[in-house]
Amino acid sequence: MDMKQLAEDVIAGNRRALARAITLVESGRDDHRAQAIELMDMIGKSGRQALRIGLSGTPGVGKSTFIESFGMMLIKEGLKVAVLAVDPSSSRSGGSILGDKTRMELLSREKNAFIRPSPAKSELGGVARRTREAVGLCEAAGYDLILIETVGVGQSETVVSEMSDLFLLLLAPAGGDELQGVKRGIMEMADLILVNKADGDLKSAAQRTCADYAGALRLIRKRPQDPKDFPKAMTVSAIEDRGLREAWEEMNTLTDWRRVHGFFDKRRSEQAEYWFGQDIRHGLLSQLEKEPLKSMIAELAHQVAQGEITPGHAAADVLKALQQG
Ligand SMILES: Nc1nc2c(ncn2[C@@H]2O[C@H](COP(=O)(O)OP(=O)(O)O)[C@@H](O)[C@H]2O)c(=O)[nH]1
Ligand SMILES: [Mg+2]
Repeated sequence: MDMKQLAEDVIAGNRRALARAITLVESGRDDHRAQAIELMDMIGKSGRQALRIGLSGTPGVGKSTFIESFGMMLIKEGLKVAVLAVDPSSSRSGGSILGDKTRMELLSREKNAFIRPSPAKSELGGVARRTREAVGLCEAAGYDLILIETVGVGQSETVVSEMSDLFLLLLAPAGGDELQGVKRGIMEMADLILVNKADGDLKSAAQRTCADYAGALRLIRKRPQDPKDFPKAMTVSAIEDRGLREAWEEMNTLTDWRRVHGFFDKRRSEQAEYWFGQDIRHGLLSQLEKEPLKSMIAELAHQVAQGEITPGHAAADVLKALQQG
């Protein structure tokens, strides 16, 4: 494959080239990885910048419905929208979170929308790296907005927030004291909390939930990257298309403020450093799963279990072999 040609086609906005490029960065093969690195070098020169929005929420809160309505609204404004996902569970559950394209029926038919399910069969670190590169590819391909969806499982919110400019937390109306259900760490990541399903019978519950979260947000330590009144909680109805425009306005207000005050670029620099560190760790760990270290480790593990060698000594031997390459 000619990487220069592929990069040019991606930057020209060719969807099939974009899909092929994403497949390449998702590949676990060593020769593909070398090509992907070459491709990403060229892609970075497009100079384009999209707004990257992370979206998290537990299954059933309405993420897919929200993406459909919100995405369609943006498309009608003339924007190009890409939707990606980080779903480390997709290999286990068999279906990706974006498998339900039926909930994004309109969006998936739009020529200015690009929807890509989560890469399958990998641990979170691997999925994350590939999605981060897919974000870069979509950006170079001229998408104005990239939505990165994730379900609330363990570390995946952190990973998505490390590749996003804005992080949205989608919640459902709660009865009573469900507030504790959202981990503090995740609340602290959110730039905007959207309480969905503020319609019909659920409307007043949604408003109460929203007020509760607004109160909780005020108790969270002030972050330097926020202007006054942020982070915010708002109600929306993805089904009835309510509050989406207001939410979009808030996102723009926040983004503009961060750009003017240097926080937007600062965050992207920090994220680049973060992924540099992650890729080194990931690369080192994957060495341990390859020969000759893999067999060496299996053999030493056996000896450790038998009490023939101490764990510390065995580990030192492995690290020495790693260094000697
Ligand atoms: N009443 C109401 N129901 C909604 C809304 N958004 C989503 N739903 C419903 O919630 C369920 C889960 O929605 P879905 O988008 O698949 O959630 P996801 O699992 O987070 O992607 C579906 O039955 C939707 O029709 C909304 O704004 N109002
Ligand atoms: Mg969904």
